[in-house]
Amino acid sequence: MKHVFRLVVILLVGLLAACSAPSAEPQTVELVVTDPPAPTVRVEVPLGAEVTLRITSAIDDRAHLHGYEIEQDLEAGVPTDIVFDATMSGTYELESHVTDAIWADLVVK
Ligand SMILES: [Cu+2]
Repeated sequence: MKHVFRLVVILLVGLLAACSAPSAEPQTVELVVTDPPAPTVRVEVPLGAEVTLRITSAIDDRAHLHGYEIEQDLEAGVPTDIVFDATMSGTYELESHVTDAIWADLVVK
């Protein structure tokens, strides 16, 4: 009987640990790029989250998320999503490859 009780306790501890484990919620970051571009903004997202960068640019443009090495064409006025898993911590520039403006510093931590 004692053995059965111990087993139950161990299972409960396991469940509690699973519940309290950090799990990052998906994040959506909306960015409106003006012409000329505004100063660089700082955006923080939690490590491990699925991130959607929704970018609307005033001009036809091309976005480059450094580090993650994602490039995406943007059509003027059309919200465009860049979706990725934020699996690397650090600070990454989101840059225009048309105007060379740094739209955002994406901080993953
Ligand atoms: Cu670049």
